[in-house]
Amino acid sequence: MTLAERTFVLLKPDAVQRGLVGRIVARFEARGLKLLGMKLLTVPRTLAETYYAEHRGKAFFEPLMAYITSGPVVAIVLEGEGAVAVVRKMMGKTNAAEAEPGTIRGDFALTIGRNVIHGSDGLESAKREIGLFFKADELRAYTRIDEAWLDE
Ligand code: DAT
Ligand code: MG
Repeated sequence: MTLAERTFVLLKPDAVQRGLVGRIVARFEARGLKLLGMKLLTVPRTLAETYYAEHRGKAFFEPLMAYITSGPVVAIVLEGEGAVAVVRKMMGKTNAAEAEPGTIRGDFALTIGRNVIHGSDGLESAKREIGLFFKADELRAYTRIDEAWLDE
């Protein structure tokens, strides 16, 4: 039986502007990760600061704030076995210049400052980030018809 894990993904403003949303979401769906929540929003500065609190004071913090609040983003909650680590692997390295081909950053991005996607780096941050972007009643629990074929 599957031990389902939840993770948070943010498709950043460059993903929306460059028309990459569908192709990225398709990869998660095809992998077998279940969409529990998804919405388009523009991140207010206050939320951006809370979300990236761990980076406050760093040299790239202000450029990061400007980037993430610059236009609409797509916030997503995914569920599946090992979802946190699976999504991190699918994303590739933070610096897209070093990300392996076949990963999302390795296929769709070139730099660390416009790296298209965020994914939670652990179960605790997933919980925190889901709570920042979604109310409980905005997430849907349901059975996907292919679930029996994704687990043994
Ligand atoms: P990740 O997004 O892979 O979890 P992170 O949490 O360390 O990486 O950093 C969050 C974002 O901040 C990252 O996606 C891009 C930006 N960033 C991180 N380190 C940076 C750096 N050294 N220079 C510029 N931007 C950076
Ligand atoms: Mg991170």
